[in-house]
Amino acid sequence: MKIIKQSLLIVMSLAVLISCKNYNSINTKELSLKKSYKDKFYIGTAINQRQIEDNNSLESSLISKEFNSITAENIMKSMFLHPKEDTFNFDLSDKYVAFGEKNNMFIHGHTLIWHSQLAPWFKLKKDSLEMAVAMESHIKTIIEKYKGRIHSWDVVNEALNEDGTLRKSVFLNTMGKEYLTLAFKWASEADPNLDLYYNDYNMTDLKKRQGAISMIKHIKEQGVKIDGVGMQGHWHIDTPSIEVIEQSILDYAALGVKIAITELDISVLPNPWGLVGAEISQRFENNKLMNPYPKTLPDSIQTKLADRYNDIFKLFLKHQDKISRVTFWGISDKQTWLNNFPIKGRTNYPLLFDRELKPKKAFYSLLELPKNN
Ligand code: 9MR
Repeated sequence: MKIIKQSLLIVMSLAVLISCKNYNSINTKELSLKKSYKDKFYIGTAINQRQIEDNNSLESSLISKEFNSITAENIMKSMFLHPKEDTFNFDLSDKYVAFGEKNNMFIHGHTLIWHSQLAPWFKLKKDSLEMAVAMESHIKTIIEKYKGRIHSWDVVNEALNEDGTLRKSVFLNTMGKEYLTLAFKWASEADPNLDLYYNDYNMTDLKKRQGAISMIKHIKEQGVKIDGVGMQGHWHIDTPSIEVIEQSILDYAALGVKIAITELDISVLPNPWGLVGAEISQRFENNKLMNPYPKTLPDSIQTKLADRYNDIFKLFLKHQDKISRVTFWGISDKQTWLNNFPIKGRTNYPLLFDRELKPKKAFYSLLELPKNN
């Protein structure tokens, strides 16, 4: 009887151990994303305020173990960093930069000129001169503050419409299209050693791609420095195709700029009315059809996601000479923006770590890929 009881206890503890197999208990001591991709490109993640401020959690050790680059998901946008024309709030961005330095990371700035999450005072600028003064001081003050400590910036974010024309933002409306060239000029004057990026979503779509290409050519023709293109990877389980992503990488690389894959996450949920991209102003109704996996992700989809990540990273490795950095838009499925976009309150699974920070199949599908590619 005693022996049976003891064996039962052993079996039960083993079962508990297996079911609790979380990130920390897996023997990945020698392995991590950042080590695997060390000679290929930076592996980055976006971090939020909580992650910047909490230095001792499981989450922050996961960030420093797996990633060698960071992007601030929200705290450096103008409405937070520069809420009034005469007020900058550098408290959190100081902590963000310190976090990156403590962990010896490549630190990216996101973002200087963006129509969304925009400090309201920008909208009061009525003419070209007023806007130019505001933009120049915004760009230069922030870049100079972190000169030599932040290594690259999204100087302009999402300036294009889907058809490749320029978005009618407050910047375009007041200054005309030269605001783009000037933004890059002011950024390079503030720190000539920075890598300066144009960052946007749907950069694989043909019309938008053509728009981005002519914008970059135009900036370069003015003799102004632009170092790279950020292709936001807000992608889906089946789209865009690997071929289209590859063609886009080739097209941008032909301009002589670096390519960063930024904001990478892969939605596994239905896409309402064929919506693509990340236009935050679009919202739809939640329902069962649109939220098919409210509790867990079926194994078949978990595998499909892992395969999709695997295919995408094989392509990135093939073009490693053109790619400077690949940044995931968040750490885990728990905090991804995609739980609330474009439909509020869904359960999405777009990242490499699950809601308990356990690595998913997708994580393992990437870990050893660089060995053979
Ligand atoms: O992930 C960010 C989310 O927390 C914010 O609510 C949202 C507001 O616009 O911005 C998200 O990040 C965006 C990024 O800054 C620019 N590209 C699109 C991203 C997703 O909307």
